Amino acid sequence: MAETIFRKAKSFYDIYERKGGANKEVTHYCPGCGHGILHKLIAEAMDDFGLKEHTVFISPVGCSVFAYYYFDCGNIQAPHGRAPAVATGMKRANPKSVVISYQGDGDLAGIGGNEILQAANRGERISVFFVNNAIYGMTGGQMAPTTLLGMRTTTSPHGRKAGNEGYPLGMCELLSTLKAPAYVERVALTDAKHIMQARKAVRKALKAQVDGKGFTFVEALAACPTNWKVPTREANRWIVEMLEPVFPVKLFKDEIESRESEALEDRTYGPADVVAALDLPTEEPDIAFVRSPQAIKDPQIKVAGFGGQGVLLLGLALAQAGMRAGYHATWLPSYGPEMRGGTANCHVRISEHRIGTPLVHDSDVLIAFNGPSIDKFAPMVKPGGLILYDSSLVDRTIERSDVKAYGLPFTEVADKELGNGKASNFVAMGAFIVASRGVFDEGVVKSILPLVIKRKNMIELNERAVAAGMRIARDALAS
Ligand SMILES: Cc1ncc(C[n+]2csc(CCOP(=O)(O)OP(=O)(O)O)c2C)c(N)n1
Ligand code: SF4
Ligand SMILES: [Mg+2]
Repeated sequence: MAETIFRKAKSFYDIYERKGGANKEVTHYCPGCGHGILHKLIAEAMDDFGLKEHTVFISPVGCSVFAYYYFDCGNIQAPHGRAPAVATGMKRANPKSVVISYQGDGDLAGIGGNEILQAANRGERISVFFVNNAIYGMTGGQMAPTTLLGMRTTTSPHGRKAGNEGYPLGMCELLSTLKAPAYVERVALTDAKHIMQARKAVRKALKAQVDGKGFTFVEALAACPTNWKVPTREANRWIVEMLEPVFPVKLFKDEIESRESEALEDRTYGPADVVAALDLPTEEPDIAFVRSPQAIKDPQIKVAGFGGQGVLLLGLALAQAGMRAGYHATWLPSYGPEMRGGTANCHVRISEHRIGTPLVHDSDVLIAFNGPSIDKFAPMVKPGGLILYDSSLVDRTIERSDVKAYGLPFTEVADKELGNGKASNFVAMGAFIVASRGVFDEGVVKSILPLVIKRKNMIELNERAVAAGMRIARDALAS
């Protein structure tokens, strides 16, 4: 009996190990889905041009979110239409790499509409493959910017109406009006003839990138029989009869030949380059720090107060000191509109063990600089935990008897003793050293101050603040 042998591109993994479910040799796409066809065309082009080893494939949100299950190359997943921004960073950092931004219509034209517009307008030297199936496939068929007029989706149950939801958005039409893009083409993943055209377009886009010719964009009209609720065998006809009249298959712009080839520099980076780029000290000071057996174990810390009180900086300093003392450490700032005047907080974890998440929910330690922070976070301190709060500003009493709470005048000490109220955060740092029974010591904190204090003339002030904080904490703990 004759045997049919399908060749799988080498740029695909042989077995899709990362994919869930039993069958690791097939993709998760529905029968008849356009994503699989476009994946194949891209993988084959990567094989034929020898690109696998230096391609970075950026997948979106949408059904193709899991493209990294399949492509055996560098993979990054950048949700919510941000793939062109991530691609920009990747390509600029390593111009010689081939960077692919692969996106659906919800992701590219809807959620991240501005990202693609700006990347195209900058002429980033990336290749964007845009799968237009006129619907949000992954989430069960909501209306996309490319949904056709009259088309029923879960969010346009009576059919899209121009007066209500606007007109189907032509991304090729839009992007080809820009000066920067070198190549913009729309293809259709329907019959053999059109798939061969799509194959050509994919190759052209990738080749142009390899040759340093600028931004390339290929839109592929693709079937989503599942959410169109069209039988698979009719889906291609649906593309031809319904999609193509609105989204004509054609070459919108091709300036590849006339563009100058830009030399693509080959760059690689090691840890030393990162240190140099961040302007960090190359050698760590020799710290004679010995961990205290009495110290709070693996503290999860929340620092909270008004924006502008140095709350986030204190959190960063705690994490840096933790690292310098040889622990694992994380710092998660909570930015918001509150940065100036409202409340700000950050999560810090310091641990002898690797840290699974930087989030702190119930904390071992709360360092609070205002009343609202006490109201919000004191109830979340674990029984047996520690609360240090600025008694100069907090007019609350801590009602809990199952935690140790110390009200210390951080701001008053900074203001009156050091002549600068802004140093209250490092007064609190001193108090933490003492009240945590030596998670790290003063020497460790001194050594990280140059890393976290930008103005060098403020370092000495903050050293004195740490010493003052230690003093007032010792007095409070002794009484
Ligand atoms: C901010 C945000 N909004 C919505 C979602 C839900 N979501 C997941 S995929 C997706 C869009 C998928 O549509 P499309 O980009 O067209 O991809 P397809 O599945 O059709 O290939 C959305 C809205 C989300 N994850 N995050
Ligand atoms: S839901 Fe649609 S886009 Fe998603 S895998 Fe199925 S056919 Fe493809
Ligand atoms: Mg879609």
